Parts: sequence; structure tokens; C-alpha cells
Amino acid sequence: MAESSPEDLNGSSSDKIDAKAPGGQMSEKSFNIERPPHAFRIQKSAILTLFVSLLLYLYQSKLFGLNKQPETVSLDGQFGFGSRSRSGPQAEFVADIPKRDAIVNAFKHAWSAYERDAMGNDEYYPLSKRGSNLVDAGGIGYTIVDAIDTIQLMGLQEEYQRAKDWIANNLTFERDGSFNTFETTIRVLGGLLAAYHLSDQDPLFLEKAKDLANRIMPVFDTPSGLPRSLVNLAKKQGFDEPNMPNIVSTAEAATLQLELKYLSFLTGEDEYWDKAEGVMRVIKATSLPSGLAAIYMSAEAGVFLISEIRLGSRGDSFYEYLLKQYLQTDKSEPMYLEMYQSAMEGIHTTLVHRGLNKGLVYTAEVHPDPQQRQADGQMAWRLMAKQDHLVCFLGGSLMLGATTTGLAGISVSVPPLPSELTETGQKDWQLGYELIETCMDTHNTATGLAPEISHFYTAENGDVSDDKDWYIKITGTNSASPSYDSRYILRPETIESLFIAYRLTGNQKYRDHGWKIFQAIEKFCRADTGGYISILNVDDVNSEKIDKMETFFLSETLKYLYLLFSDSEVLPLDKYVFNTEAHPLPIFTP
Ligand code: DMJ
Repeated sequence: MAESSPEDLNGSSSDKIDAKAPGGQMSEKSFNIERPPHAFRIQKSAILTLFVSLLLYLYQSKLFGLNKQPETVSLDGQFGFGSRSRSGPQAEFVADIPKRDAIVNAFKHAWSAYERDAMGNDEYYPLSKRGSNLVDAGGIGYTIVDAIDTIQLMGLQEEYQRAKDWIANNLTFERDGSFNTFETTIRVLGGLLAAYHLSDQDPLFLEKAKDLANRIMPVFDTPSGLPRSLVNLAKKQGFDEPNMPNIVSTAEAATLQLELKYLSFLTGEDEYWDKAEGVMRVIKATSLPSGLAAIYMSAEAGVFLISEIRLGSRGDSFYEYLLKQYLQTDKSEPMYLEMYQSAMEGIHTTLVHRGLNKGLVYTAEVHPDPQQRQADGQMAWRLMAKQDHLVCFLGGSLMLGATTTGLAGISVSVPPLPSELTETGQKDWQLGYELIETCMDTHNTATGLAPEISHFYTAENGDVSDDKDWYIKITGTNSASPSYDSRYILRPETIESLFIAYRLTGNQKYRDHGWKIFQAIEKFCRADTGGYISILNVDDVNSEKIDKMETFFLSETLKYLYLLFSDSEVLPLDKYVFNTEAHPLPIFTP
């Protein structure tokens, strides 16, 4: 789930705390960048823990006063709830074969170009027809492993054989270089585990998964048990990001669990499970009263650091995995239900707002403002009316949560009737439904593609001449120099939500929306020479192109599109959880 720099796909480089920049430190009192001498470290940590917790508690309390509640709306006939003509509990949807085939063709167009120009490289640049690796020491199958379960799902036999042969003959993790712990886990470990399951347990994939996980494990050797951000796979050592000593991103720490727990289930090795669960226990122990999470934590003290609260970069998949951990083990671990429900409540209470002109629902961010102090001397906080494209996973997730954690009885119709959901379930469903509407609205651009970041008009900066609720921030001197916000880099989140919403409602409009997005991708991102590129400005039909095909285009965007047009027996939502990179992992009973 998680951004702002082209190099940093799951975390914003502008988010990074620069120890040297005055504004970068959370607070001169609350957060020491320079390591104290060892003898003082424990004492300092304890003080730090108390101080940070107190500050966070205080600002959380303040936040509750900041929020504008969404207006109350009647549920009748709205928000995708069922009427009497609902499909019933066993609703089955048939595939839309022509559209599904069109997605397969798009995948082939992307994959064949990669195979032709860059087979074995971690990343791919379609325009310059070349690949590159994440580290100089060589690749780790980033693209191939991320894509192989989509290949399996689409039944592409020859492509599968070649990808599998490459994994058998060339894939090694004996690479001396720094890899992002989270990205390597969600893309490569997740990819191997899904391939293992979909191949009917081909031991090749499990062996590789175990080898990779064993090399990642040392990242958990921190005072708190929170994982280091980077790992050297050859040396089996965890590292911090430069300029971020002992700091970990919350989403990154809390998005390794589905993968490690499934591996533990398959192998019987407790260590994977214990390390993954240990992280969640640390987070639970330091949880904020609102149930929300600051985007940074201290790996030393195991507490939240004063930093933004948001559902986009560095926050997103923390929330996603709360629900999915509960579902993965067949609802047998109430701790995750509790954490999920408390977090969703925090979102409703603190982050949900409505646009000024059309009343679209969006989730705002909360940022610390180190330049300002409140009258009582406490840190001041600013509400930012801005929503990352990454947040668009949340609509589908809330709807899934409503039909699994918010059930009044034991089963639910498709679409659900309000009476089948608890009050909380109804509220989550409604919010999820409306967030998808908003995400679709952000596709109302010149290209039909949504920007990386949407800013929303507020009472202070409202533009009544615009009939939209949101705008793309232009940071350059004119519209010809668009900001990073205006990019589309082949992201999947809205399509992911459309897939889930379609499975839970059977409403054709979700397939129609998905098809529209796919057509926009075909028109503006398809490279004639092979592969798909990203674009710099979604509001310009002649936008500058970005020569990069992200691996998640193969693993997520095209997979969710394929599933959207498949029949409902393919990877049913009551039998699988998808990791945050769309790798399907079966639900099991521990
Ligand atoms: C993917 O790597 C994952 O979905 C992650 O959780 C967030 N970012 C990208 C896709 O946008």
C-alpha cells in the first residue's frame, strides 16, 4: 500500500525525515536523531517513549475536535445495498469473456516486451527497451516473480514454463546489496507463495520462498522487534534507511504478516509467525486512542513517532492488513478484529470529510506543524485535504470488512441487505461505497486516468467556479511543468476496489468503470513497441511519457482487471486473501 518520489513507490521521499533538516525532526525534545552513547540509550528511550506517547495522546484528543462529520444520509436504495431483487447468498457471476480476453492480450503485450528486452532484470523500461536491477550485484526476479501468478491465473502455459525455468535456473538471493524489506516481501516472497499454491505445490517455489525469508529474518533483530527497512540478502543483515536511524515506516513494518504467516503454516516453522505477530503486538501495545497510526515508528522504543497520520503512503497497507490478518486465519484471531474495528472507527471520526462542491467523500491527512505551537505549548497539527491514489484500496476493503466483520447474522446476500449488517458494518459499507465513487471521480481528467495525488477544496481555498471537489496541484510555473501529483504510474488501487465491489454487489457499473479505466490505459500508456509506460500529467492528452513499467502493473493492475471480468469462482473472496501486491494466499485455520 504507499508516495511522492518516482524512486520511492511505497513511501514519499518528501516524507522522509532528514536528520539534518530542522523541520525533519519530529520534535527536538521528542526525538533524537543522533544516537546517544550506549549507557544513556535505555534511559533516553524510556523517557522518549513516555514523552512521545503523551504527545501523541494529547494531539489525538485534539484531533477529535477538528473533524467535520459526514452528513447523515438515508440508506434506502443507495450505496449499493440490495433491494428485494438481490441475487442471493450464492450469487454467481459469469465471465465477460471478450473483455477478459482483452486484458489477457494486454498482459501478453506487456510481458512479451519484457521477455524480449529485459528477461531476468528486476525492472523494465519499455521505451528504451532495457532492464535494470535493484542492486549492482544482480537481480532477484522482481518482475518475473511478481508476475508469475498472473501468468498462472491467465493460463499462459508457454510463458509460465519460461518464467518457471528462469526461477529454477537463475533465481538467487545471494545478492550483496540493500533491498527494501517490505517491497521484497510483498513482491517476491508473496509472489513465490502464490505461485506455490497455484502450481499445486511445486516445491521449487516453496524452497525459494524459504531461502528468501531466512535471509530477511535478521531485520527483526531490533530492540523492539520492529523490522529494519532495508536488508542485505547476501549478508543476511538488516539496515536502516540513510538519514533515518532506528525509524521504520508503519505500513512497511505491518505489511509482512500475511506472507510470513502463510509460510509458517506451510513449513511448520514458528519463527516466521512469531516475528510477524511480534510486530503487531508492539503496535497494539503502543496504539493511539483513535486506533489510527502515525506513519513512523521507532525501531528502538517500539512507539509511534510524531509524524503524519494518513491512509496513503507509508500508512495504507497497515490498515489493509489488519482486516486481512483477521480473514487469513479464518477469523480465529480476535486481536486483529479489534484493531481493525478501532482503526476504522478512527477513520470515520477523524479523517472523513466531504468535498465542497459535489459532496464527495474523501479521507484527509493530519500533519504535525513543527513551526507552530498551540497556546499550551503543544505541537500544532494541520489537516491536509489531500488524498493519494493509494488510498483507493480502502473503498473495496471497507466493503469487504463490512460483509465479514460487520455481519448481523452468519451470511450475507449479494449485494447485502442493510438488515444483514451491523450498524458498524452499514457505516463501513457506506463509506467504502462512497470512497469508490470519489476515486472514480478522480478519473474525470483529460486522459481518463487518475492523478497520483488529489487535493480537495476546503472552506479556506474553495473554488466555487470549479464544479469539481478536487484539483491537481501544479507546483511548476505553468501547466507545462506539472507536479509529481499529476502522474499516473499504472497503479491498481481503484481497480482493486472495483473488483471487490463487483464481487460483493454484482453491480455492472463496477465492470463498466473498470473497462473505462482499462481503455484509458490502452490509449495513453500502451507503447506500440511493447510494454506499457507511465505518464507525467493525466490532464494532458499529449503528456510527457515516463519510461517505466512498474512490476505492480503485471501483478496487480492487470490481475485485478482480469478478475473483474472473470466468473466469481475464480479466487473467491471467502477462500483467499490477496496480499497488498495482489498475490492470492489461501485462507487457512492455524
Ligand atoms: C504496490 O506495490 C502495493 O499495492 C503497495 O501496497 C502499494 N503500492 C503499490 C501499488 O500502487
